[in-house]
Amino acid sequence: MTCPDPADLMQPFSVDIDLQQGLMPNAASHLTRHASDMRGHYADTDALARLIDSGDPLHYEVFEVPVPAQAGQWMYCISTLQPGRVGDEFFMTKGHYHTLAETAEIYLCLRGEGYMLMKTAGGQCAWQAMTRGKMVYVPPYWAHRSVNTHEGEPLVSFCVYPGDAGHNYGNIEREGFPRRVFLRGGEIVIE
Ligand code: PAN
Ligand code: ZN
Repeated sequence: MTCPDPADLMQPFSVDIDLQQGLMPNAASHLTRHASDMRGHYADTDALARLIDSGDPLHYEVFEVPVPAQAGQWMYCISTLQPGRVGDEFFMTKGHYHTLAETAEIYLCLRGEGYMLMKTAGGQCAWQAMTRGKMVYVPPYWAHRSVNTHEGEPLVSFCVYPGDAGHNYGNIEREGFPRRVFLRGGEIVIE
């Protein structure tokens, strides 16, 4: 192994994570998605329009300290998804494949309750429950979207994935997911 010139080496660093609140106080990047960013993703478009008109509430946030988008690096973030519903459908993230579809991801749930919905371009669909302490492994080639099914708490996850993975949202905007998560008659149903 040859070590690069010291001047070319990235230096070790650390960040603080508020595990309970689901935020990184000193994050270099803080992405927010509101109801109006979610057009086209929910089954009930009228309910989404009403939600946008009634104040366009926050859906989710992603806090990260970006690392170089290169193979060999680990990109990581805190993803915090608010509770709520659009009509009967629970709040969820947009969902994506990775641009390098062969890259996996780990989600460690820190707080809340929900599901990770996953699908492949070949038509497979799967989901895993998310609760505090559950680690969900999203294998290569699986698109992934998280869903918050708790009535009052955010769904907070620590996510880590290869630095060069990238995000491909366009395919999900066209394909959608074959399953959705609803509250029906007081029960959580995936249909
Ligand atoms: C996560 C997601 C985060 C937000 O960090 O990016 O939960 O979801 P969307 O990206 O689908 O809006 C991840 O899976 N990164 O690869
Ligand atoms: Zn991902």
